[in-house]
Amino acid sequence: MDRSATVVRKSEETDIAVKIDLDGHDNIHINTGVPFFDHILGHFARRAGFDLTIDVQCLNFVDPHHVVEDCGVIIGQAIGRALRDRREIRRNATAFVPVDDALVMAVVDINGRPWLSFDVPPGSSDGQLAVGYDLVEEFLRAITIRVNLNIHIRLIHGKNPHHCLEGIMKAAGQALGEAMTEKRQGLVGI
Ligand SMILES: [Mn+2]
Repeated sequence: MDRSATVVRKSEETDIAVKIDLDGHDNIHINTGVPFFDHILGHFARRAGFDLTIDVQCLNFVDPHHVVEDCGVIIGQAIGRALRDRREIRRNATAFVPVDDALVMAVVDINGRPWLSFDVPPGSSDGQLAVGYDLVEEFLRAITIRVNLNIHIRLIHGKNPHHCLEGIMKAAGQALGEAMTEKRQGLVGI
């Protein structure tokens, strides 16, 4: 079954075109205009096993906030469409992902009830990164609402903000991809 979707969305700030295939082959082309977000979004898609092409035209660049939030909305819409009736998927998955000093847990249930629980330890700092914890939280919240699912994120430990944010996106992607895997995939012949 084809599980791909294309979505185009224009707002006052951005004009975004997204193409996604949930059963990907490492075809990832990301250009959001925010280099660090390109970097962690690439990790998210790769861990999920998605093919993802996203091109963002900034019509009125205010700050990375609009770009990241709008990307979450449109990628969430595309995933929702690509999932079709979502009956034959595993639905639940948990991922623990280390990135050097950082360790992140992500738990996903595709249950038709949007909820994001996003917990990073108090005092976690974003350093000088253009995209911090608040924006990654906004991105994942948009995914939970548009795809209608439940994600819990725990930053178990980690000091380097780049590693922590990368770990969050990798863990979220890995758990999402596994939860969206078709039930019988890998069981043929057993
Ligand atoms: Mn990195």
